[in-house]
Amino acid sequence: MKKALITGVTGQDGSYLAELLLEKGYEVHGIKRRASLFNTQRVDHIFQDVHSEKPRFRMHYGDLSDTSNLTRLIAEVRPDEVYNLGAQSHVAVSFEAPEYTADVDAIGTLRLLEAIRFLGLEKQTRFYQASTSELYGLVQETPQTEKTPFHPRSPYAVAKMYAYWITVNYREAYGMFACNGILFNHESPRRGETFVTRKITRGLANIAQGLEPCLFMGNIDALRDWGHAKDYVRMQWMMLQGDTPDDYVIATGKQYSVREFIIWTAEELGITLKFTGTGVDEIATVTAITSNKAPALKVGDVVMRIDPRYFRPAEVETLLGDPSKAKEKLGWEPQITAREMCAEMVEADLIVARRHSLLKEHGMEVPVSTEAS
Ligand code: NDP
Ligand code: GDR
Repeated sequence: MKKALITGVTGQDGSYLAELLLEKGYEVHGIKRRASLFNTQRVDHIFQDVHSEKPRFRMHYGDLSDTSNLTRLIAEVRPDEVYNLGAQSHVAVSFEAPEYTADVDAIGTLRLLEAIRFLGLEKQTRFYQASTSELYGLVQETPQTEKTPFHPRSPYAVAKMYAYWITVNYREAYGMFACNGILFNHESPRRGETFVTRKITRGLANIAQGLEPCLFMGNIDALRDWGHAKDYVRMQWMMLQGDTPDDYVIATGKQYSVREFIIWTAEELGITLKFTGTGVDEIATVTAITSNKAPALKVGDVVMRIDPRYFRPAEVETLLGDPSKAKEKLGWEPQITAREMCAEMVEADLIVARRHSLLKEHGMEVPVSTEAS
């Protein structure tokens, strides 16, 4: 039975990857951080009681900032594959916590690679690094391929650039089977609530049910190549099954604006929107309602405004990936379109919003946080 160790197992990708590896018969070990409240909601459904006989899914406390902890865990588990998905993964937050982001996202990757080498597992343990399209930042060519030069635009992207190159370096220096997946944005109903797609689907579902007054957004002209996390974790696994280690762009090859994603979400809720004004004065107003999914709204309501608080000190305006290499060499192709993914996310967020709306109707407190980034 193959053994995998996943950092970031409690995150969006970690949870889907754990499911996939368990389906494939792996023994899966995940690293979770100690938190004052439960933070394992995304993997609770696959958690097996540690007291049951030989559980195939195990979680260990750990942190990418803790060298001795990581080294001990790798020594104990002796994994065939390590997936380094753990990170302070929010670009805007990285401007507020640049040093922490560098420690976890850059040096954390080095700590893992060094632990594997120090334990003499460098010819045995395969390594996947969660690299990112944010490396392209101020883009030098479109679409972006594995050969497009990098120009990172945030402390997050700069930290991930170190992680990218240290992964390449351990491959070249020590012959490790180490791969970078240069993943473009990927989303799902499990996406963190402060990333733009989930902020929109959750926010508009709440507004439709009368739980929030309005969505406050940053740069809605930003263009992204959005895929579904389920498709992308499949490729993370495929990269480590190849004959030779390599780096791959994982993307859909299609690009949309944040504004288009807002329009799609509204359409899924049976709402037609009209955008008026420019810059920080742009607003989105309801012009028609064609379903019963938005009982709290009426024509003329303003559901989106711009708040400069969500602008970033340096923005990545446009990203569009070319996944040809992944298709040609590994036979990978995305199966879920961005629009289908949006529909799935809206449906999931609407179920929760309706539940909260019912609670509110019966005079109960509704746990809706509108804090976002
Ligand atoms: P999430 O933010 O959903 O998950 C991040 C995970 O990292 C969580 O499990 C989090 O734990 C964990 N983590 C955070 N800090 C630490 C730390 N100090 N030590 C150990 N673990 C830590 O991210 P995604 O699942 O979306 O992304 C997975 C990886 O892929 C990340 O590295 C991200 O940067 C990268 N990436 C993501 C893309 C995307 O579009 N989703 C695109 C390209 C790259 P906790 O639950 O406790 O917060
Ligand atoms: P990104 O994702 O920065 O690309 O990083 P995010 O969803 O946060 O932003 C995408 C684009 O939308 C614009 N935007 C807003 N973003 C947020 N979060 N909140 C807003 O209110 C808002 N308004 C507009 C942003 O400015 C940006 O242009 C994600 C993360 O998953 C990284 O870990 C990963 O490496 C990259 O994707 C690829």
